[in-house]
Amino acid sequence: MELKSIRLYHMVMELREYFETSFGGLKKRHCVLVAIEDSTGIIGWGEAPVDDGPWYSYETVDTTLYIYRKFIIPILMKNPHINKPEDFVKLVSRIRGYRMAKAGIEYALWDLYAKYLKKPLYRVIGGVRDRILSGVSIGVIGKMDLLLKLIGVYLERGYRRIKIKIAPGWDIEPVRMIRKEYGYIPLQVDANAAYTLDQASVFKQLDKYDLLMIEQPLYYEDLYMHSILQSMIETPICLDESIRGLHDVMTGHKLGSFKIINVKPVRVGGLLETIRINDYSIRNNIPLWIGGMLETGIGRAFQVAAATLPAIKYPNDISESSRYYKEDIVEPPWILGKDGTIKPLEKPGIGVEVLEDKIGKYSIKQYKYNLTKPI
Ligand code: OSB
Ligand code: MG
Repeated sequence: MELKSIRLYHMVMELREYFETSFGGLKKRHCVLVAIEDSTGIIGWGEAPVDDGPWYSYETVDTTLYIYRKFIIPILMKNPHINKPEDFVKLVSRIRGYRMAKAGIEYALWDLYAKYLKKPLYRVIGGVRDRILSGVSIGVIGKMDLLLKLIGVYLERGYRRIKIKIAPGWDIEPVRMIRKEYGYIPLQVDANAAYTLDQASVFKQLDKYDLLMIEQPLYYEDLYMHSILQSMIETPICLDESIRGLHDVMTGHKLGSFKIINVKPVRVGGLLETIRINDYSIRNNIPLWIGGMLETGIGRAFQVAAATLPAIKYPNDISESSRYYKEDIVEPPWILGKDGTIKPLEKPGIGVEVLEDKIGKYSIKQYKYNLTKPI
């Protein structure tokens, strides 16, 4: 593939409802979209789902645009001939961190590569299923009646698992009430690092409620304290923030820091690292699922593809487009089937068409760089 140009869009998408977590609330979803065009006119799309502030991750829209402009785009200008996404991963391996930024461009190259091969993305990465299980993640709502009502709506809609965000003061009681109202539905909680080991009694109490897992209870860079907590409770710990890539998977596995991993392909640097984690997890019997960052329909396509990998054993944080946005920027939008699943598309690449007018509507800044000098 001979890369010709790259376009970047700073998007501000309007969420349907306010999404509150232990690290803050979101009303609008920022992200950076990437469009790479090759010399034959094929366009590959990618998304770095970075926020406008360093809340979930230290990466933001501005750090992403900076890393692109200052380091990654100059590397692509020197190396516009890319055979496969792995070439790009090698080229940027000298850059430490900034995994979401790298993933945004790696994604676009995967889309381009799959379109070039005329194959659907999930087939190109080694996916093994034609439907993926969809779960829903509910923010810290704070009002019990509203939470219970919402869960009823999502169960009715067909979602295969409910995840609620927890924070100190909103943890045991909502779980108790959900069990009382809905019985033993597939249920899990996500603390987004809001607790310390001194608060282990909260998790011991949660042990009674037969949760599928407890996601990221402790500090966002920790593996050691989680291994201690895991030895104190029965419920599997699932790590999200703490796992930056395969290296952390291996360390955490040796330490016993988790039993399950939430893999967000963007958090680990892209689909290639996701495939490596998949392969290690298959060999070591670690169950995975794919997490989300309220992606647009573009990022969602990559989550869906990743969720077809063989090590995925739990429902994913991949809901349908309309659960997040008033309108999505792709056609068709991602839709939940009656059985609570989403189908990867069979068209080449990400399989969805990107609606340029919607990109125009929701982008507040646009940049274009030529990668090959005009003759
Ligand atoms: O911790 O999984 C998380 C959203 C933004 C940032 C972090 C998280 C989340 C979610 C939503 O839980 C998952 C989704 O996209 O549906
Ligand atoms: Mg999480």
